[in-house]
Amino acid sequence: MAPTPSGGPVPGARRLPPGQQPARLERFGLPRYAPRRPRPPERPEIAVAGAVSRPLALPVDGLLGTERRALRADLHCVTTWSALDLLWEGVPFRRVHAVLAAEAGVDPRVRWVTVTGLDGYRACLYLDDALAGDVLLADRLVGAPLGADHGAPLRLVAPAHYGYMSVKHVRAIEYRRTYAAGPAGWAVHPRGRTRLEERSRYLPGPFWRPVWRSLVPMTRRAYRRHRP
Ligand SMILES: Nc1nc2c(c(=O)[nH]1)N[C@H]1C(S)=C(S)[C@@H](COP(=O)(O)O)O[C@H]1N2
Ligand SMILES: [Mo]
Repeated sequence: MAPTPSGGPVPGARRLPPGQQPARLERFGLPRYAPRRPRPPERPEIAVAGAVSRPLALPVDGLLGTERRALRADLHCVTTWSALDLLWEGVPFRRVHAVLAAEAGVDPRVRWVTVTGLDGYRACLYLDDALAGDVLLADRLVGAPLGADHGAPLRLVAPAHYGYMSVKHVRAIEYRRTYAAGPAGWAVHPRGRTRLEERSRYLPGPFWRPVWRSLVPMTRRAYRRHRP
């Protein structure tokens, strides 16, 4: 960590989780999703299924009016870059879950929730993690509606977890009793908590830093090639 003139740590770097470096926010993800830039449907809905007694489709419009909150948070990609101080606005996931628990009849034995995007990407979150107060379904970023780059019409924001949990373009929620790995497979960690450096299910977090970091330039090129 570079020292400041006063000898202290660089502001902002101080609170980064282990192994992370500050970077600018850019559209990012698994390289295979770079060409898929989903266009939000006119009337977006979230399909709710899995271990529920009444599967249903939730219109996104109706969802976003109530109990909105703003959240200042960093986005930590497992490849070691972190975009700092993003201002998200949306609805806490736990509010939405409370509605669904009643309307869809979520099985009390549910422990995991898989969130899927319009591009087919998905992540499986530990339900207790998803119900933390700082997990949002966000429709605005830095004072503007979420654009196609960062997850329109709606994305999950789970600040205590690696970016791979913050699914963009949310189109479905599936409640589950067991973990089901997403497209990143067993390369990611079922919890993915940045504080504990849970980068992968296998081997300690620090082992993965140089591995993932070496893939950043190639991945950035793939995503930049598909800018509109
Ligand atoms: N739908 C969808 N969500 C996704 C991804 C993706 O490829 N598709 N990539 C994830 C990863 S690995 C990261 S680091 C963040 C990047 O968010 P950004 O594109 O807003 O920078 O989105 C996450 N959510
Ligand atoms: Mo990531």
